Amino acid sequence: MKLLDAVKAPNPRRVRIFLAEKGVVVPSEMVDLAGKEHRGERFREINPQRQVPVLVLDDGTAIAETMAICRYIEEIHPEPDLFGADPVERAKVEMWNRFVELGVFSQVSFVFRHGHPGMAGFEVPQVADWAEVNRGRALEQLAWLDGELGRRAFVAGDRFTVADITLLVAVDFMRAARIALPEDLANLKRWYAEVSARPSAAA
Ligand SMILES: N[C@@H](CCC(=O)N[C@@H](CS)C(=O)NCC(=O)O)C(=O)O
Repeated sequence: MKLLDAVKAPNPRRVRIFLAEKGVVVPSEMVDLAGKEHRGERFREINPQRQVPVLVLDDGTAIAETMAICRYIEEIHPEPDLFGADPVERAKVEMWNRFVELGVFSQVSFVFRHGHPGMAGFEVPQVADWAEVNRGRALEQLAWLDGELGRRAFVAGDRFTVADITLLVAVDFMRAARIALPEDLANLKRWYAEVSARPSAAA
């Protein structure tokens, strides 16, 4: 099994953190995104969406999409569970992960992809207004999550789950997208300090 990974790319980092939380080591192969290695024919056969991460199993099966990869890893290494332990917890983790993925992570990605000059060759057309719209949406959602994190320790409940990984990587990705984390989000900052201190955050 190997992980097709890329330096500084946020989605592969979500998988690396997930693996680190499980204590599972999977060899990585770095894909040169800047050199557009993933836009070539060889990579298209592995993932027609031409994106990383991709988990390639020993029999050649290629699993793309961060959440599909994490779910596969959860199936083969169930402990510690990061998707929830029972039907209600699993539903809540799914709900919160989707809130974060669709409400913050995607928005930060749009700000980066449509606002950063270095992404002009990847996002065609690059639409500056779309970056600005999403900057506002990401900040709105973060303010809302700040309130939620005033009521519990972690995103989906009282313990660390995959939803925390998604939010941690989104918040770290804000630096590349040039979005400042507002000073007054005290609960979010408390949560961020805690999850960043976990050894997995170094992945
Ligand atoms: N929905 C995909 C998104 C993957 C994705 O956006 N990967 C980025 C790196 S973080 C990528 O490969 N970008 C290449 C490109 O845009 O050309 C997932 O969850 O894995």
